[in-house]
Amino acid sequence: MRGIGTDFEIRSNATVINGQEIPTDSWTNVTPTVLAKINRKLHLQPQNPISIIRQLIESNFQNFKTFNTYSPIVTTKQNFDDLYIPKEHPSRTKSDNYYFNKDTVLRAHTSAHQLQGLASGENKFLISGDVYRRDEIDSSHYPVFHQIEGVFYTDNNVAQLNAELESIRNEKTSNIELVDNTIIKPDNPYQDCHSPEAVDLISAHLKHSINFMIRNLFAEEKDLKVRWIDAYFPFTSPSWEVEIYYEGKWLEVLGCGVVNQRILNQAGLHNKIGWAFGMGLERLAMVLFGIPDIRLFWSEDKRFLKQFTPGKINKFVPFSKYPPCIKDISFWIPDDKWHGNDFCELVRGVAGDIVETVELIDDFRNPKTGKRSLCYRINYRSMDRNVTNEEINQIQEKVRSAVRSEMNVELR
Ligand code: FA5
Ligand code: MG
Repeated sequence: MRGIGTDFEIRSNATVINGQEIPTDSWTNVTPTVLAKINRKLHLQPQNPISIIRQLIESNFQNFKTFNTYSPIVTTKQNFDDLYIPKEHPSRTKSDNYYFNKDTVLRAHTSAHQLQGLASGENKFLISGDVYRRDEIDSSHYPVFHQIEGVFYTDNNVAQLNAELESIRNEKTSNIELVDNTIIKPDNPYQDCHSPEAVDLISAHLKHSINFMIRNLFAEEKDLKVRWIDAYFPFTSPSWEVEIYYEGKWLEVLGCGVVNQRILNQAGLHNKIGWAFGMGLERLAMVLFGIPDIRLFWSEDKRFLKQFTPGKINKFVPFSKYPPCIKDISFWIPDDKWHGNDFCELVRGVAGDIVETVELIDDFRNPKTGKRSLCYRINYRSMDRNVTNEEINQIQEKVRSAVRSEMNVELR
């Protein structure tokens, strides 16, 4: 099968992708939908808002080396083990990831390349790329999105840390209303190997760097509210998330923290201390460009791409929205092991980008038989043309038979 620019084939014993042959096993769950996206590289298409945002972010980090072309096909060691994500952690499951086989996965975050970046010898760098997660389907979730990772380290001594902080002191962070009530405490702790003084300094450097970038990205926004909250990641401690107040809601834009010292040590950097962050590009781009639906980034419609100019943030002018076509599907599930993500994935696999949302609208248990019935509402809408009811009926029929045969449900 050929996707746009991606050559791939899913055979019974191997997945062949861009000439690379990866053996399959009981973990294999990559789908044609995501494999077809691998060569799109939206973060490198100059006209695409994802790439425009990436470059604007990069311009806020002076002298950071950029790595934007690492392959999204990584080992589970890179994606999980090297980052101390525990063996039984839910983020490793098949229902959250796209596995080629038990050792090979589509990266779920750009953190998978932290060690590669460290091995380059650079002490400040940014890594961007497409990342893959099985997830729900709606206007802000898509199985492929983009992240940018930032990593910085320096000598672990107070004089050096003070000098680093001094060197960025002139960067202004005014014009944002900053809420940060976080204090480092036992449930989001210093690492035992670190002195609190050094961690306080590297944390100040991290927070300043990120607040400065956000301030510049949102330079046009008059009343920008930014909030820092405590978080947890196995690969940083202490850890935080940053949220932006947008249209009445706090929107999470990044996770960050002081790098787990064992990661720096793995790279031979025992006497260094560092920070790292990972930020989603789609959410930021949706806010800054006023893009209402995450699928639009993938559109090859000229009416989309021609609106954007490298280096510039401007509001997207929607072209007419085509009418939706709504179909419900109800079925009895075989037992209580049900993963909504797998269902969404299957729908997306059969129907493609024409699926706008998949929503669980009824969950009911028959009191006599104990059997559980679910009803999902699928909203079909094309981004660039009218769809006919007949066409959608045919797709819905394919969805029904795929759900019956692959998820072992009894259709109602
Ligand atoms: C991570 O992926 C960590 N690797 C981030 C990190 C890096 C922490 C380095 C510490 C040090 P998380 O899963 O929260 O964390 O994702 C980070 C960001 O990616 C989120 O804040 C959000 O902006 C974006 N993101 C996550 N899931 C989605 C999604 N389904 N759709 C769009 N954006 C997403
Ligand atoms: Mg998060």
